[in-house]
Amino acid sequence: MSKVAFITGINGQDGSYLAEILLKKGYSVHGMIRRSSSDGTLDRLKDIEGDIQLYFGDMSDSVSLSNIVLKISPDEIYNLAAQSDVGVSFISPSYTERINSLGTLNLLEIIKKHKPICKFYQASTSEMFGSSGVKIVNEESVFCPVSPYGISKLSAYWFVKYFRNAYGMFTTNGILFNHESPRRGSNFVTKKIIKQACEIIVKKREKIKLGNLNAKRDWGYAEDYVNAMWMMMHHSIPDDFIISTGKSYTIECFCNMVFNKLGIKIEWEGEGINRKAINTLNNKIIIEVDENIYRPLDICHLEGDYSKAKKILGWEPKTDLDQLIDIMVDAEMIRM
Ligand code: F7E
Repeated sequence: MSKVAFITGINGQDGSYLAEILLKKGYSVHGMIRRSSSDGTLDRLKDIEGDIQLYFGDMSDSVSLSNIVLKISPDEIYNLAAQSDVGVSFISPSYTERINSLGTLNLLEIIKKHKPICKFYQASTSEMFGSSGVKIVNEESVFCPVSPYGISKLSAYWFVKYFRNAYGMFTTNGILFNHESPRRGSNFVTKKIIKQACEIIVKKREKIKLGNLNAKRDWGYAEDYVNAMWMMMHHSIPDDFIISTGKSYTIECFCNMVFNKLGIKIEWEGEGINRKAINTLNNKIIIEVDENIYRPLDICHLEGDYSKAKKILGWEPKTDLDQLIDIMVDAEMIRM
């Protein structure tokens, strides 16, 4: 009998990669999606080979969650559904809290009641560390979230630990740092820069407007990271693991790498909100700062130490930022 996996947020970047991996491993894969009037909700799933069972539901609706759990009786649940846009969380903090924190609690309560032996993976995040001032964080570092998103995810993280400690359930937190791919939404900075830079190449756009260029992030490849989720669920003891690359770069540096790959030489001038990049081929502004994109609070520097995952799970990132940019730029140019 094949194992049954239930993925919330299956139509997101990570959900779609995870579904592929689990299908290849012989799982029966089930996923929850929200009803939406916009087209393209299932775009990331349409080319996946194999049968995925989809159900309408919502993290804020316990009835829909328990109906799915009772119907499919999963062996493993991967909770990837979230309001995952940090910037949006400042505009919709209570919605973010309801989906990310209470939604996770709802699901854990349902498993405890109906199938306590089901394993549970929680998509935790580096945003929980926030602005603690620690340069390179590990699983023992203090949390100091600075966004409603980070706060909601930290609350969910503690629920996951609580169900493990109080009821002996197999619940695990994957504390993933930023992870990107051609399937990333264009609201996130890497995909936005790459998509808009490719639009400049094909003359559909003249410049890119960005927010905080000085923020440093530790970016990995989503496909590598999704493998780590499965590895955590198959370790003998439920535990919490950081998944990162251990290297961080500024947004400005990321822009340089992308334009370099596209063969455009850019030069920076000005400071703060007056900072801009000039295309040396035509002396025109190619990147400028838009104050409106700044967040009320932002994390200056996020970099993770993945040595626990390496030692205990044997996981390591396989793709560096240069290779990741190659993968994303090549995929984007095909779409142009
Ligand atoms: O921003 C700065 C922005 O939106 C990265 C999510 O997957 O990773 C992601 O959260 C940085 C921030 O990702 C723009 O201020 C500058 O400092 O790509 P992002 P994020 O907020 O780090 C974590 C681990 C998650 O868990 C989240 O779910 O880039 N930035 N200019 C910009 N960011 C955006 N989005 N757009 C800009 O124009």
